[in-house]
Amino acid sequence: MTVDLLLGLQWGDEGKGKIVDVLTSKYDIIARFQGGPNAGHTLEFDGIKHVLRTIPSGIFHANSINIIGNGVVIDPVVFQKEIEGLAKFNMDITSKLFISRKAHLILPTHRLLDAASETAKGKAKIGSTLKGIGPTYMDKTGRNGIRVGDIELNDFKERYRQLANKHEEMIKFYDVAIQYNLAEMETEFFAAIEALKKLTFIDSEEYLAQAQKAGKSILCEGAQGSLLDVDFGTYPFVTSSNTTAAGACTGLGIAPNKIKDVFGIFKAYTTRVGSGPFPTELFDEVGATMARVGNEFGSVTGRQRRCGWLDLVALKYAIQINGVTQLMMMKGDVLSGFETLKVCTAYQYKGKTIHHLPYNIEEENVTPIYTEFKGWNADLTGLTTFESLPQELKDYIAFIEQEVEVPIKVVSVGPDRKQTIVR
Ligand code: 2SA
Ligand code: MG
Repeated sequence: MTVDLLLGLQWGDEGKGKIVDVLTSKYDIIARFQGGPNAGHTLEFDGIKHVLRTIPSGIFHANSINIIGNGVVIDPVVFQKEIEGLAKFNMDITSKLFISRKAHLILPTHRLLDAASETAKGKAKIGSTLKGIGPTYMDKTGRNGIRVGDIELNDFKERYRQLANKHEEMIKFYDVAIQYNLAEMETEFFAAIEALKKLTFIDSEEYLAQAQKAGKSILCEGAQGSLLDVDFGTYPFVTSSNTTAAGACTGLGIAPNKIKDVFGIFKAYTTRVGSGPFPTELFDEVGATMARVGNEFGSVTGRQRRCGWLDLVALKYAIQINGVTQLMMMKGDVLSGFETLKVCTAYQYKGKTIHHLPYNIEEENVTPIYTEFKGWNADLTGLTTFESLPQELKDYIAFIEQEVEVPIKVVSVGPDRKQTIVR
């Protein structure tokens, strides 16, 4: 029996979907523990590219069971489309995908509230994916939410109406111009609820406890990244869930002492989509090249991701909060061709050199201090062994390992399942 955990150490889009997909054959169960359709987990195999939103990235493996945990928020409408998108793969989804009754539902009015809140904030907006994530988690912690298990209750529609009516009042309060046809959205919502009912709802904490007793192995799959954690991220420019390791305990009901390995995924550089501080951000041709070569566009919203150098201060912080035991470095191939590479090893902050993340990392407060590396100019995408990597990249990897004191066990050199070097 093993429970391992896999999560992103930066601002999301580190390549979690790919790695879960690569690792899945080792696990009986893959379980998502937080987030919702704001996530876009991209998988590539056999020439196919597929983006998952709410469904765990183990779905493409024949023998894995996939669980959507209580910590996840589900939009039935997006979920239905996601299920329809899987139809072409000809798999029996109902036998391998189970949903926690305690997961909260994203209502159409949650999406409207997200839009209203962002519009009202104007320039100070979070850069939300507008999927209703924030308002849904607000209703969860405010003890007003509607859960998947409520669908099975006789008064589900009344509960829905009551909450939606309240939301409509709140939308008016924002006093911003957003266009919508709620009746249409509701028709779509209730049709999607019917589709959702075709899947099996479970008490996932109990299911996972029994699975552990039966000796099954479980991989907990995180979404977004550690710096978007509602407690430890760059607040308020964060998402509304705990994206860090503790989120797996609360989002699945798995006890902390059951978790063995914590796999931390990071990109060889840094990206961020949405607003908020990003000390190593590049506004020049180098950043633009990273975005272009790395195809850095949001897989949910299509927004171009901001790009910058690797930030070891932030990475160390994420490793510490999560108790990372193994690192996986993604997209090293994107750095090929740069003459010089930079890695941030400290910040200049209020006249001092510091090695931790201060309370406020707004650009004007924090200036990154860089160590420079010689680049390499080789196509890595066909390489299959660690030994064959360019020496400069090996030096880059060795430096990171030495700084963060955790081994890099996997180096990804391309988007495909096969382009993964395991040490
Ligand atoms: P939200 O929608 O309320 O969770 O947004 C709050 C902030 O969290 C960021 N966020 C993300 N950042 C990176 N990747 C995410 N998923 C998509 C992807 C994003 C996309 O895989 O590319 O397509 O744009 C994700 N989800 C949320 C968001 O940008 C806000 O800064
Ligand atoms: Mg993504």
